[in-house]
Amino acid sequence: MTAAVHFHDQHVEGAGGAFRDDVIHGLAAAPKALSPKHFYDARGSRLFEAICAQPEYYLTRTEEGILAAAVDEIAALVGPDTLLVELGSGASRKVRRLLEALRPSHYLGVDISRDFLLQSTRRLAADYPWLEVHAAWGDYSAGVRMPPSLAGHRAMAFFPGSSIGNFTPAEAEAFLSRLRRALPPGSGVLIGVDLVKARDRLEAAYNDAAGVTAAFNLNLLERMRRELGAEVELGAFAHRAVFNEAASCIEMHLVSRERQAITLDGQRFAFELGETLHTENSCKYRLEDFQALAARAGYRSGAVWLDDQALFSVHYLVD
Ligand code: AVJ
Repeated sequence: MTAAVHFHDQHVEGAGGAFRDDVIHGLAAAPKALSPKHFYDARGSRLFEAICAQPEYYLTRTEEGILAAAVDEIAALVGPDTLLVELGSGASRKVRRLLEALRPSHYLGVDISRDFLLQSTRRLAADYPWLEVHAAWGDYSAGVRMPPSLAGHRAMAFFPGSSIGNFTPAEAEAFLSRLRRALPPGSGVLIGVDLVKARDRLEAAYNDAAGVTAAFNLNLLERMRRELGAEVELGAFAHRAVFNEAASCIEMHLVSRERQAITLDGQRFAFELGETLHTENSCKYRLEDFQALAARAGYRSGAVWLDDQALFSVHYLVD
């Protein structure tokens, strides 16, 4: 069946969002770095789903537990007939229970992975005939843009998974403050935030024994080869994930195991032995530090829920 999804193309080609431009800039930079948004091609999105099922990766299942327990409370706080905006909707698995409890009138999924977005929003439209389903293909990190046909709807933004952790705290504050201005007054945000905890526990989550996170990280090099025709020796790089305590972030890197180079478009990008390409920050917060950050962005804390081990937090922020 063809379920009707209203599609909004917000993808910007050649405006810094393009993979090729970002790779060339990132490899030329010192230190070398690349935005984690480039993890999510079709294969990367599948690998991320597999990460979520790893025993060491507590984030997803802990957040799901928190949401399941809090969903009626959330529905009471938010009220019916809103526009639910999901940022980085991916497989749109977490949002289902929320949709059923909240009964919003409209849903907007925003994701950078076009095929994933279309597939999952079509499924939502088929499963929830009472819901008007919209899909915006684009990079929300560049700022959330409301499709004109949805402007004015009181909204609740759903930003799960601690994806906010990909921003530095300063960027996260700027992002939330822009989000607040992009949504109509009185809109809220339901956001998952991973909490600071023992180094062992944090590092294990990003170094799963099955090697799925390593494959996810190394997939960036495969994308460079497949999509950009880069010459790159996959076996010559290793996955590394360490907790930078001063920055309160898990840092992921691709570490060069030898002196070598990546060649792209006739340019040679040299790596020393041990030199890294920094591929991700995943910042971890203390509860009160995140609430203070949200307050600086103009949000007050409407409610916060934790699991019983205080591994993860879900915040309802109100304008
Ligand atoms: C989707 C950004 C929340 O930082 O934990 C998982 C991505 N990277 N394992 C995270 C990720 C490595 C994830 N976020």
